[in-house]
Amino acid sequence: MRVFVPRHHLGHRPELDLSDGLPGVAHPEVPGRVDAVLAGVAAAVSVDRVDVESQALRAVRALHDADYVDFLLELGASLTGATQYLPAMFGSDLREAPLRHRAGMYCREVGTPITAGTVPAALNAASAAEQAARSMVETGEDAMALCRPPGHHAGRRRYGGYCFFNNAYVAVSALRQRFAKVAVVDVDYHLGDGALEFAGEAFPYYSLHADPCANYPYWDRAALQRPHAHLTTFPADVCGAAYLALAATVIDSALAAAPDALVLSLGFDTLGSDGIQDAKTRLVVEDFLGLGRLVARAPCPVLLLLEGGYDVRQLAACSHGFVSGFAPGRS
Ligand code: Q9C
Ligand code: ZN
Repeated sequence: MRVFVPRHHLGHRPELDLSDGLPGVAHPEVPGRVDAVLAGVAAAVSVDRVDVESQALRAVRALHDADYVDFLLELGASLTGATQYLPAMFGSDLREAPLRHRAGMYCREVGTPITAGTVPAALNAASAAEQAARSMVETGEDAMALCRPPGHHAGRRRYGGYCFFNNAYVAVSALRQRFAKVAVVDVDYHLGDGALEFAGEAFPYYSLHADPCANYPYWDRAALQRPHAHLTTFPADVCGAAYLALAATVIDSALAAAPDALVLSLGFDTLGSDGIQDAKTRLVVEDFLGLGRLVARAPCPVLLLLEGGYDVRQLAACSHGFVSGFAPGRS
């Protein structure tokens, strides 16, 4: 399997995570996640690794609002060294405010610091998603992109949840060159509140997640009703068997819509030992094998995109399990 690995993610080293309102918690979205996931994949299948150096500025501009992209580029360029930028002011119209106070227009969570290397890394992650999608357009075969930073919390003009640009919908845009209907299936622990904004008839969004009102993104119940978004919540203390039964239902309903390609937003933060969870699941490493088998049912090409997953010591075992379940029987 072709695996697209962004190279500039190493320049993105967030330190401050204030998203629980508690200073001093080490940031979980660490560079080591990418190599851990890659090691697990490479132990399960033969990997054709493609290092990605490029930045998907054009694709990101086509998906996100111009003032949002311009703001991130300008703010990122203003930072030097290891400075960790977090917004201090929040409000919907801060256009006249100094640059450092404008982030509050675009952010609803203070767990996503920006450093000098962050925006180049986010554009490079989007590029890995785009390159993987182009590879699928050319070959019609499954591909994988180890996007970091992740993307599913990034909306049209909003960052947060460790995400800046919506890698999955960047991929969707590229896939639509060949595939008329593209379903996005999101199995990250969290609801992809950014992805919700991009769902459409030709690119519906299906997600299985922890209760998004009681877990990050702590969403308004009313805002969950979005066209072309099919949302399923798992119980707070879900076990592997119950989780996989729900996952089968979600995946089968996505496949029932007869997509020509599928994008899987693959988060490993459903693992019970992942520290990000507000309510603990009972999933174990072996459950990712079962999940891989369910996704392998897709009769169309599948693009695997990394989202969350923060138990770094278990990530290789999780990705190994997933790919071991997924790869057999796929060309
Ligand atoms: N104790 C992704 O998995 N902090 N983002 C939540 C809960 C934000 C996670 C704190 C979590 C964002 C892509
Ligand atoms: Zn997550």
